[in-house]
Formats: sequence, C-alpha cells, structure tokens
Amino acid sequence: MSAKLAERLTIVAEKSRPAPDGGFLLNGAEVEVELPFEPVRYLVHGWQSWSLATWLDPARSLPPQKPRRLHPMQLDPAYASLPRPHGSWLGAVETPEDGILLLGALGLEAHVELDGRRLRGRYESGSGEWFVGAGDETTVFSRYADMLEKRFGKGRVERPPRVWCSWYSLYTAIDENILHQALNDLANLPFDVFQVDDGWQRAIGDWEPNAKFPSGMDVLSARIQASGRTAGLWLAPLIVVPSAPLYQQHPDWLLRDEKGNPVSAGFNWGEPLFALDTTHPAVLEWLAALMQKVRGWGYDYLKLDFLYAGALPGKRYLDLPRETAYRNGLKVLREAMGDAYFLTCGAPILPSIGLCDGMRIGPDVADIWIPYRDAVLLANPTVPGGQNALRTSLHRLWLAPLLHTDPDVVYFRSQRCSLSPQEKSLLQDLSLVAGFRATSDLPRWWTDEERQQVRAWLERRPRVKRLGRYLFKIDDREVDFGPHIELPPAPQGWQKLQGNLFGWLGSQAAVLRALHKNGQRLLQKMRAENS
Ligand code: 9PG
Repeated sequence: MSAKLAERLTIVAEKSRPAPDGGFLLNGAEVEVELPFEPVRYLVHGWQSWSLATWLDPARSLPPQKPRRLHPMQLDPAYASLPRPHGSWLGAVETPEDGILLLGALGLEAHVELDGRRLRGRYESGSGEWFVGAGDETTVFSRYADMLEKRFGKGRVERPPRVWCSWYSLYTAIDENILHQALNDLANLPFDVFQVDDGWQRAIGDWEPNAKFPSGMDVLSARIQASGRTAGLWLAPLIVVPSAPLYQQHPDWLLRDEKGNPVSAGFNWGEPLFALDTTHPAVLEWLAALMQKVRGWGYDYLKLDFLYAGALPGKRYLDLPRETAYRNGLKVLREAMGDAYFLTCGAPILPSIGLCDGMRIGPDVADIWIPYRDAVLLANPTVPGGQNALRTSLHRLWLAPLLHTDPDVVYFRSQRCSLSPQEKSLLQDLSLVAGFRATSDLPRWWTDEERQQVRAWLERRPRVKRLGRYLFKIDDREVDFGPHIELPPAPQGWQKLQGNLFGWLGSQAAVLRALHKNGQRLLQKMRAENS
C-alpha cells in the first residue's frame, strides 16, 4: 500500500496494526475503512461456488435475482435483501492509483458491504481478524490468499486431473450401458478421471444405485479403472428430499428454523430440498459411513455438491456458528474419504479452503451462452449458462494458490450445442487459464475434427500469463475475456413485467414440479436416442 494512501485511510477497529508487507491487520466484530476517494468499482464476492462474483459500478443496484424460492441455493440467504453492494468475507474497491483496496476477513461468518465511502466488515458472531491491503490487484489477492492458507491450509494434490464428467450431455438420463459406451468411445484419450454425475442414485439422501445401474456401482468403477482412469462419483451428502426414506426416518437430523420447521435449501429435481445438521453426531456418523461406502465401491474422486446446505442459517443440535458447523462436517467427510480427490461444488468458499483439493468456482455452464428467461428476464447471474460461468469464475481465480479452481466443463461438440465457435473457445481458454480441464461431451457426438481438438487440448502444457484483470497470454496468443462478461442490463418495461411474472411462477412448487416433469420427458427421449 502506498504510504500516501495508508495515511489517508480512516480505520475503525478494536485493534489495528501494520501488516508485515504493507497494509493492516485489524481485529474486531465490526470494522470500517473510510476511503479518501469515491470508489469507481466494487468487487461483489458471492458466498458459494454458484453465487455471483464480479466488479460493479457501486451506483448500479442489482435487480433482485429471481425466483426467490431458489435463493437458498444461489446466494447467502441471510444477506439476500441488503440494499448496498456487499459480499461474503471480502470486498474491494478500485483506487484512483490504478490498484485496488481489499478488506478481507481471515475468519468465518464474515460479510463486507460498501456504504458510500465506507467499507464495513462484520462478523456474525464474535470477533475476528481482517486484512486491509492496497496496491496491484494480483499482489493484494495473493497476499490475502497467503494469509488464508496460514489459517485454513490448502489442497494436497499437485496437478489437477483431466476429467470426463457425465453431467452436461445427458444430465440425469444416464444409465450403465450409456456410460460403458462412453468409456469405450473415449478409447485412449488422456482423461485421468471418468466421473459419474447425478442420475445414478435412488434419491437425494438415498445413496444406493437405482434401477438404471443394475450391476452395481462397484462393477462400473472396476470398468473405469480397467481403462486406466480414476473412477469419480457425484453426491450431494448434505441435502435430502422428502421422497428419500431418510427424511421420514430421521426428522431430528434436519436443520430447522426458530419455529422448528425444516430450513429450505432450495428446490430441485421436482422437490423441495432440506439440509442435514452437521453438528448432530448421528449425521456425522452417517456421512462418514457414506464416504467409506463409496470409497469401498472403488470411487477415488468425489464431487460433493450442494454443500452450502450445511452452512445455511438455522438452529442446530450444537449451538455453533453456521460456517463453523459446516467446516466441522466437511472435516468429517474429508477424513472419512481418506486420500480420495475431493472436489467441492455449490460450496461456501472460505469455509471449504484447506479441506478440499479442488473447488467449482462459478455457476454451471450450459450449451447456451445467455439463457434469456433466466439470465435476462429473471436477472439471475447464477443460473447455468456460458457467460455466467465465465464471469464468476474469472473473479475467483485468486483462489488458485489454495485449491484447484474448476471453472466447469468445456464443449467441443457442435451436435446438441448452441454455443458459437467463439463461445466454445472462450470456455476452452478459461479452462487453460484456470488450470482445470473437464468436458462432458458424449464422445459419439464428436466429429473426427472435434475429437482431434479434444486430444490437443488434453495434451497441452500451456504457458499462461496474466496480463490484466481479464487479459491473459496463453502461449503466444492474447485472450481478452473483458468484452464477454458484462451483466445483462436490468429488465425494463415489458421485460420487467415478464420477469415479475416468471419470478412469481418460478417460486410456485407446482410450476417447478411441472417444469421438472417436462424436462424429464425430454431427457428420456434423449436417453433413448443415445442407447
Ligand atoms: C447435478 C448438477 C451437476 C452440476 C452442479 C449442480 O437448480 N439449481 O440452481 C442448480 C444449480 C446447480 C446445479 C443444479 C441445479 O448443478 O453444479 O455440475 O453436478 O448439480 O445435479
């Protein structure tokens, strides 16, 4: 931090001392940094993998993302209606000196907001440490990451694996024959992991193979291993749906609100989602046994999803702060899974550091760049789409010293994909910049040329240099993501009316169930065509 800027900051905290390499270390339940300038842009940093992270004009108020019913699975519901620009654990502003000023928590359950010229940080319960740093953006974030590493640790795996994941082709419409076929068709392409995603289990909360996997999950993992690859499996261990036996059998395992009702963790798969209480000893035992079971089946790469549920506000068996409760649960999962590769997804960011090897750092991609209804009319930057994934992932690359940053899969196929060649290249370049390479394309959908491109992408050892916030050099080519990440303008007039209508409809369980049914019909058709 330049001496000039340091002198002109007004800091309010219980304690404040200079940090070893510049900037300040603060202590306090509530701290404030008053800026000697009007901030031009503010870094919004969302709570979990899928939540929005981006630089914004502080005068631009974001329209509330819709539908409301999905908030618990897209942002931190405790702060959904804060009027001012804000973010989880950290906030930053651009300074007139061409750099940034960051206020970042070094502990859990912290939130930062911008109130005019004041950056204000607050711990939800108790007091904690903060870092204030200013200067070049990359340098400030790497110092912050260093400090987080000292407190939380970092991932243990050197090189990120190259992953084939089943999700973004047939979604839940997978079965064992289709996966056998895909595995065969990959032939000798150098994927390190073949990961089975959502669609294998009986229900969310009932983690046994369903009728589409009659030979059992161990037979499938054996086949994967015989191809020289690590077998990967998707699970969402911290959520449960009412149709799962667990929901009826263990009502006391659920996270509840003050009135004793189960806390909503969102709505998906045509059902409401509920969260398990990770402070309950029986839940922890069940989680550990689940990890041991899937390791026993032969899965050595685990993608654990919808993890935010463990950190939602609510009343717990033990009266622990929510992110601490989550982190304790994650520790149990980590220990029970032993040396498996652990990818977190839908995960609150800070509380997962040090316990996972990789993390999804943005929302889902999709075979479309900007889904008009959801991203534009509903002003929702967390829904699946190429642009949404690119935008947030770019603002989370600062996590790279702490874990493998997974920006989600890339597409090579032209079959069943509405991304333009340029949009596909943007995602492919993002995967090189983030260092985590994955795709879900069914190999039989590739042309010979596309298959060649996949091979070249997998075999590359690119030299990547960051030249600016959005500007990178990949080998000898400059890539500028800057022009491709602007948020769609807030809907006005007729669009706004439509958005309100869809937002209301999207909060109705009956509508969500009907949409799900329709989706299932389309997927069944696709499954038949690919069997
Ligand atoms: C499986 C998928 C894939 C994917 C994950 C996660 O409704 N939602 O808001 C919603 C968000 C993300 C999501 C699914 C639903 O995707 O990110 O890679 O594993 O689950 O169901």
